[in-house]
Amino acid sequence: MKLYTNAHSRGNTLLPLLKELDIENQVEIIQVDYKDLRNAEYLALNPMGKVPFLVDGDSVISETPAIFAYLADKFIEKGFTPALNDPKRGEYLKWLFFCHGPLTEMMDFKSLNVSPELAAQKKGSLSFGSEQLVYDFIKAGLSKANPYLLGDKISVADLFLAYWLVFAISFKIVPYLDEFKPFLKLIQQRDSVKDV
Ligand SMILES: N[C@@H](CCC(=O)N[C@@H](CS)C(=O)NCC(=O)O)C(=O)O
Repeated sequence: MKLYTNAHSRGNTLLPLLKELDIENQVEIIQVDYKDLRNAEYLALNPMGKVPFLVDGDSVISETPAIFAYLADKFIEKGFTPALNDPKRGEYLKWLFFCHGPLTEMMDFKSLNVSPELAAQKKGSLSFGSEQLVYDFIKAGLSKANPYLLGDKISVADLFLAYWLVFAISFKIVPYLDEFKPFLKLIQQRDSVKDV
């Protein structure tokens, strides 16, 4: 497999995942300059002109949490995804899609510095509703985490939520709320993130 990424991109969230799955030696990392992303060679692989994306044989998988889910499924024996018939599967998917949908859309929206009045006016048509609703959703999920989102078994939904929040907090897009701390510390203590 080949992972196309950039050292300053969200592709960095995939590096600890490779360690968690113990597949670093199965994935060649290809660093791509942002200025080259619109070259025909890369556009043929990912017409979005963005990184990260993973190439596995004839398949090209873009969209960061899709790569998390794909690798967790491909290496299901590593135990980072609930099986298809596991009743936790629905909540697992909910968290991955929440991260890629409302949470990421809220982050993008915030970086545009839209006025709070306009944001409030458009709340009903924004998929994330409001910044507060996104935080309330995360806080409610984390208040039930035991210690992971799905209970006592970790999944890539925990990893992606934690890595993505840390990424957003480091760029001051999301505040480091007290309610996030125990969960983020739990994930940050893992060996996979210590030297990334
Ligand atoms: N929806 C994509 C977004 C990917 C994305 O925005 N990548 C940025 C880096 S974090 C990028 O490639 N930027 C370079 C550019 O657009 O020129 C995902 O979740 O993976």
